Amino acid sequence: MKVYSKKVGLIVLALVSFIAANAAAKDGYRLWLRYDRITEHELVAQYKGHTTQLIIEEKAPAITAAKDELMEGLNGMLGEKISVKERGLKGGAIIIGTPEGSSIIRRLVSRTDIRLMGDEGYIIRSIVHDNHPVTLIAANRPVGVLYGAFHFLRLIQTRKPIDRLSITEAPRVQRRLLNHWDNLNGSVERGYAGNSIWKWDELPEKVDKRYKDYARANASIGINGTALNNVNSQAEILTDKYIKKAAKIADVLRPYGIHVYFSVKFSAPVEIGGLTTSDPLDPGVQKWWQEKAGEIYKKIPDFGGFLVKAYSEGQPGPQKYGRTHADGANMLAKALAPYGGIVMWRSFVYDLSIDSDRTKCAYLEFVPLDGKFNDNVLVQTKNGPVDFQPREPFNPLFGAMPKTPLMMELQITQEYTGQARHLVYLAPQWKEVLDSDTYAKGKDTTVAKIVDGSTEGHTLSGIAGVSGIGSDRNWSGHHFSQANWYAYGRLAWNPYLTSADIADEWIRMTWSNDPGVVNTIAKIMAGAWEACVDYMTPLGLHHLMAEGHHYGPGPDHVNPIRDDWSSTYYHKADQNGIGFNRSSTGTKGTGQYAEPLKTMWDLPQTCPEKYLLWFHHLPWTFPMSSGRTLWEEIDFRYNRGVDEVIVMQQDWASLKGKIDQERFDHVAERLAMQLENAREWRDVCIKYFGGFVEK
Ligand code: GCW
Repeated sequence: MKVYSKKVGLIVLALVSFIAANAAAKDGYRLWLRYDRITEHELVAQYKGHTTQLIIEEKAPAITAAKDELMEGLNGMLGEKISVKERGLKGGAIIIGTPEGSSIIRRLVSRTDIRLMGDEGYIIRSIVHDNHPVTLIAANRPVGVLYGAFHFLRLIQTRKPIDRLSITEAPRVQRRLLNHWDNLNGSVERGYAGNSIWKWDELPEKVDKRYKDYARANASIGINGTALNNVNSQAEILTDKYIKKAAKIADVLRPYGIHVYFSVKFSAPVEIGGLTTSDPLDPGVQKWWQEKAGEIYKKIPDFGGFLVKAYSEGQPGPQKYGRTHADGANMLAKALAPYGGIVMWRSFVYDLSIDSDRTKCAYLEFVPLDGKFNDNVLVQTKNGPVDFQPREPFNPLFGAMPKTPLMMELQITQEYTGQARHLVYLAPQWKEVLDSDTYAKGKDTTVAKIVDGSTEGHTLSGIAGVSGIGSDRNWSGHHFSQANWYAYGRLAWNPYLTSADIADEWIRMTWSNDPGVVNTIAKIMAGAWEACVDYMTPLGLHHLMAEGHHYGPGPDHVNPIRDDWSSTYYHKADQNGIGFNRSSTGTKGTGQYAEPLKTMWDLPQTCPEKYLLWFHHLPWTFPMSSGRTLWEEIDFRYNRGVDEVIVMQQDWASLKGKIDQERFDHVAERLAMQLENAREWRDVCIKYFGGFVEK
């Protein structure tokens, strides 16, 4: 009887853990770090041959994090506990560590390795050591070892061979940040995945377990910084109360190499400091910020710095006191400099008194300031000159401020691309911008080369992604929005990767290694962004959304207060034609680009069709390369966008039974919504624009 009940107990236990494991498998919480058991026996045997032992001689927190991750990953995927030792090599070992902390590593890495790995890079190398096959994961600093461990796991997750490795990796961009637009009350501006993951009301007493998983996910793709709060900032983030709370978050993120940053409000000295001015040239104001920096660094010694939205969309700035962006940025930079902190000063400004064409404003304000910023200031610039539209040409500031490191800001949260309801893989959008040649210093001066600092030899470089992360169980709202987070991190590390390669990794880690599944999902992802551009804003159209939610179509929208918050300001459709004339016969916006782009984009005949109506106002009968008239082409593209979503839906349907039902259903439901929305975009826009066209 006793034996029987023990058996039943064991079966129940096994069943419960099976159910638990499967529940976890299906809700998307584990992101791309799933580590499910590999079922191909031959492959398991091969991998096991190289992973029987983990040799670690040091105890730095990032190395312990690497150890934990390797154990979880390898045990999960290979189903056998790897043994951890300090020495005593047996067959198939992994040795991890730094030359400083590990005598074995010290003997095994060369000077060249040390130089190439730099601060955050690593090597992964298959060697024979003491007659044993060994995989070396080494770095100069513990965080590099952690990055290397994630890379090694990724090889197994994506079923790559691990027997002859010779990998040297180092990030191309130094500061790789997420920007949370999270408010202190728990809401998220333009967030579509629930509330903020930062539980300010519970901190500092209670530290949510989720922060650690957040750190793991980010470290796995090389993200090394996070601005915790919204750029539409509240001064309170700088109070002692919030610094203490943020310090707790920083403690969790630290072992994962992630530094905490704050978005700060320029008027903080008045709002919370009791001063009567925030003038950056006022000694009292300067002192206030210096002391504030001191307070922060006392609690968060590795604090990253400040992100600032100034004099934009109602946010205060130095202009109130007749000062420039440089005056404001430098004052903050000076306060942070003694601690190694930086300022990321945003160029997202569009004061129409400077120019009536919104796309020209930031350039006109910032280019004259080139060379006037302190060394620890980055000017953070959105990919395009308007505002994260489905497609924009690159921002003309890239290449126009050679003396200033420009930090590129991308939007991971899908504010203008269907939010968390549309499947839109954004890496192709980001790559289009990164690969754009600015010609700023002759041919092949791509945006990527400006952002990574290589064009001008800047030592400081950065990239920021507006986070789409929220409290939803699956983090991102849409399972496929996770891909944008993943792709952002990978591109921040190396902007020269291809969107297809990144998608391939992500699919294998997140969904399946079954070639049929991989190919189908890859196809869906590859075409998704262009489909979205087609059904929302084809041929260079932009800013056609309804006001406020920025979700559905609103081509007739007119804002009574600001012209440039109206859709009509951007498309300028009338009986004569459509499009914004930014050519030399219009606002001369093309003049902000270097030759040959300037001349090429200035003429409708040589302007790429994808940017046509961005730069030109053209008659409805304008002949397109397809042989269609402009109006016919617009109609064709809107319809093509809808058709593309239908194909995406069919492709997804073919995966039924090949992936877990829960995520299959979730995505299928959202694709149905996406199709409905795409049809609405098409119908509303075609009806509205068609009203101007002579039939
Ligand atoms: O994209 C627009 C958004 C605002 C945002 C602003 C910005 C944080 O609609 O919600 O504010 O840009 O980037 O500052």
